[in-house]
Amino acid sequence: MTDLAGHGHMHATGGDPTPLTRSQAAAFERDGYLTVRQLAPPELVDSMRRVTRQHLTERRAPLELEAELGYPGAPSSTEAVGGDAIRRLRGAYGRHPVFRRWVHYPPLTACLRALLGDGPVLMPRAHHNCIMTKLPRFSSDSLWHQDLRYWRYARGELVTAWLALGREHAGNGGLQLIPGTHRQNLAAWRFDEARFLRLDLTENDALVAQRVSVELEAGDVLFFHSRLLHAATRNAGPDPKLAAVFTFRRHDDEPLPGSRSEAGGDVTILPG
Ligand SMILES: O=C(O)CCC(=O)C(=O)O
Repeated sequence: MTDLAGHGHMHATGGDPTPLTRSQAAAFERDGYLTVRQLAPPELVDSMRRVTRQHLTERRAPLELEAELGYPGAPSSTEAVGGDAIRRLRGAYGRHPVFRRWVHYPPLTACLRALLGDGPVLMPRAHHNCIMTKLPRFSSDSLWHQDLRYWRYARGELVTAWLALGREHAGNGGLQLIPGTHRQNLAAWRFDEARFLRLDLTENDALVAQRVSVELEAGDVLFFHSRLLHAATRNAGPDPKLAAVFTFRRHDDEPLPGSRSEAGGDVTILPG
C-alpha cells in the first residue's frame, strides 16, 4: 500500500479489506478528509452507474430537484425550463441491492472502522444516503458549508464516504474543500442565516484561499468529516456527474431526540 498520507491520499490494494494505516487515519484527523483510490471495484461501480441512469430516466422517487433547493444557478421554479432537473436520487440504500452491496462492502467498512474507531458503526438514513446527479445545463452551485449545519448529533463527528461513479474535477462541479476546518471553531458571524460561509467578509478570504479541488476517477472514494467546509460549482461539462454518497457515525454519537437526524433510523454497518 502506498502511503501518501501527507497529501491526504492512499491507494486501495486490489480490493483487500485492508484498514487504513495509522498515518492515513492521522491524516484524516488532521485534514478532515482522505482520498482512497479505487476502493470500489469496476463491476460494482458499473452496476451502480447503470441503476442510477435507469432511475434517472424513470424519475423514480424519492427525488430532490434542483429547482426545489434553489441554489445559485438552479432553475427558478419547477415550471421553468430545466425545472424538472434532478439533483439527488434519495434513499439510495433502499433503492436497489447494488447500493446495499456497496455500503456493506468490506474494504469500505474497514476504512470506516479505521476512521470512526471501535464499537458499532451506523449509517443514518436521514442524511445523504443518496446518489448525487449533477446534470449538465441545469445544476447549481453549492456554497461553502459544513454538512453538520442541519444535522443534530451529540458530538457531530460523522464521516461521509463520497464514491465517484465517474470522473470528478473542478470543471464538472467536483468538490472543493478547506483542509483542517473540521477542527476550527468558526464563529457563527462568519456564516449567513442559511449557514453558508459569507464571501462578503474579508475575514473569510484567507480561509477560502486555502481551498483544494478534489479530482476523482470512477471507483475513488473521498472520506470527509461532517464539519469540514466544502463547496462545489455547477456542472460545466457535457455529461452528468454521478456520485453515491453515504454518511456514517459511531453508535455513541447519538442524534438529538425529535430531530430530523433521528427520523428514519440507522442501518448497522459494523456491529461492534
Ligand atoms: O455536489 C455538490 O454540489 C455539493 C454537495 C454537498 O456539499 C452537499 O450536498 O452537502
